[in-house]
Amino acid sequence: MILLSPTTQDFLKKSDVNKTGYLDLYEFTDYLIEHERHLHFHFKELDQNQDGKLCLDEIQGAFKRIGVVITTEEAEKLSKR
Ligand SMILES: [Ca+2]
Repeated sequence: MILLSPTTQDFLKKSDVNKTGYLDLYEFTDYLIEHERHLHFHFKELDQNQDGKLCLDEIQGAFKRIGVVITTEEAEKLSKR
């Protein structure tokens, strides 16, 4: 028996729509599409000037809104990942 992390168990529980205990290709594909939709939504939220890129101010602003102050150098490092 393979021990799964709580995150993996949660992922399987939510994605296994027909409750077979495993994911078929369609369930996995649906998960990926939904995940990409969420990423796209959050990216658009962060990209405040809607130019399709995250500038340093947008990265720093995103952190500031959740109460984390990062330096310009830290924002530069994140933008290069
Ligand atoms: Ca931008």
